[in-house]
Amino acid sequence: MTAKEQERYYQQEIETMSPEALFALQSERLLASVTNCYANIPFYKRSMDAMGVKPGDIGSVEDLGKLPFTTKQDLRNAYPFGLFAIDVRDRVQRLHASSGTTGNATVCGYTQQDINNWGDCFARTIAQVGGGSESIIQIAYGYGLFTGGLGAHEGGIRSGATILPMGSGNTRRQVQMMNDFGSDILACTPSYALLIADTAIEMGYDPAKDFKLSAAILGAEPWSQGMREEIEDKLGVMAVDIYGLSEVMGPGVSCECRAQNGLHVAEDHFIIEILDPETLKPVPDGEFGEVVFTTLTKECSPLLRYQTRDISRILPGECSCGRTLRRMDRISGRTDDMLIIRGVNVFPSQFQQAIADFIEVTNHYEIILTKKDQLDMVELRVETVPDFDFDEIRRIESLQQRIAAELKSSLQISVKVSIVEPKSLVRSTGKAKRVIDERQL
Ligand code: DLL
Repeated sequence: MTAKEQERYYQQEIETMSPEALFALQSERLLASVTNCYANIPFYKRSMDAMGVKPGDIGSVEDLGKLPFTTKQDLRNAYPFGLFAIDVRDRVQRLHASSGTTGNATVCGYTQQDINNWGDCFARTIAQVGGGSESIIQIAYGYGLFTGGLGAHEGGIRSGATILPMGSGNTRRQVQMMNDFGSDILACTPSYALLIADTAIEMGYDPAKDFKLSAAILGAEPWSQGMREEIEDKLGVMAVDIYGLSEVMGPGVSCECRAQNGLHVAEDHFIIEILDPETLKPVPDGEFGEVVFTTLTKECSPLLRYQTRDISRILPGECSCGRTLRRMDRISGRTDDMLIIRGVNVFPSQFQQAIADFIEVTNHYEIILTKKDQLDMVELRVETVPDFDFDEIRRIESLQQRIAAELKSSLQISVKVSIVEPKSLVRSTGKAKRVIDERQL
């Protein structure tokens, strides 16, 4: 049997569609979605009128550039239901909201059809890791307004899997049930997967040997190849990356397959554009830029050219899995979580990459930014591996110096490195908070 034949699909006819058929499908759906926006959302009627464009001007995907952009601020300004195409008391089945650290939350509504499509997107991911109706999926994403828990839940329903709806937290109980119930697939954030793994080890298990778990579907925050290897090793699973955002749908906008080389975008539901963040013009495949999505099938909360602020690129070429849906690279940062340290633009993920090769330390780290005499000061606190010898001061100092030198050469900034004991940094059951920026205080 070839690799392609072994591959499990949830909707094979879509996932392996020819580029021509996909273009036709996207074009037809784009026109319908733009018509919905124009007819039912005054914000879009206004912005399209201001640009002199009518739904009838959208003949195909190639006309995408004629359409207006949408930003998170537009969603905030429309709080709570101003960008809904359907009255909230009509066919809207559910509301989700993404909290911002500043300003109003962004609220999105879902009809039953929207929820079914979402479940289908997530169910593809379950199939991609070899799961299906015979699997038990343990969902340890938070349930609630956050889309992680219920998005994975819908995927579980559509794929016919047995759902273990744990939610996040209660880690020892997670481990217990994972063991007792024989969960096959774990869905949670990568940082929480590591905490679950470490807790299991602490409880005396060897998860890689003792548990039935074979795959982990992890996302909602940036993570590195090093972190993937650690999770795969400790849990004995294949760990795939899943991407999404509440405004666009939730988890499942794109997801890795078994090739673990880029995330296939659900292009039958979303058009992806990679744009230069300055000029907002498309960049060629393979080049990094801001990810922008247009929804094609959403009934309640359709979006035209939504600027995600996430940075990624389209990976050129075909995937060995046989899927034709294009792949985006893992998220390499955000246009707005970019840190400016002494004038240097830095993404937190660059710290992660810089420490990846040091076998003495783990992926648990924090970046603390402060000011001294008007100058930005950076401290990186990073936990060691469990058997690191803290009694040997010289070893600690040398490690600190070597990591600082690596950071200096790769990031061009001076960083104070503090090596801390295992488990001394706060653990997260959701998205890990890596940056503590005290400069404004
Ligand atoms: O995090 C949806 C989600 C839930 C995705 C579970 C995957 C799994 P929000 O809370 O709206 O939605 O946050 C969206 O999180 O713009 C990215 O910056 C980041 N993000 C999401 N997935 C990934 C990922 C959910 N796989 C924001 N890698 C997005 C890196 C991610 N960043």
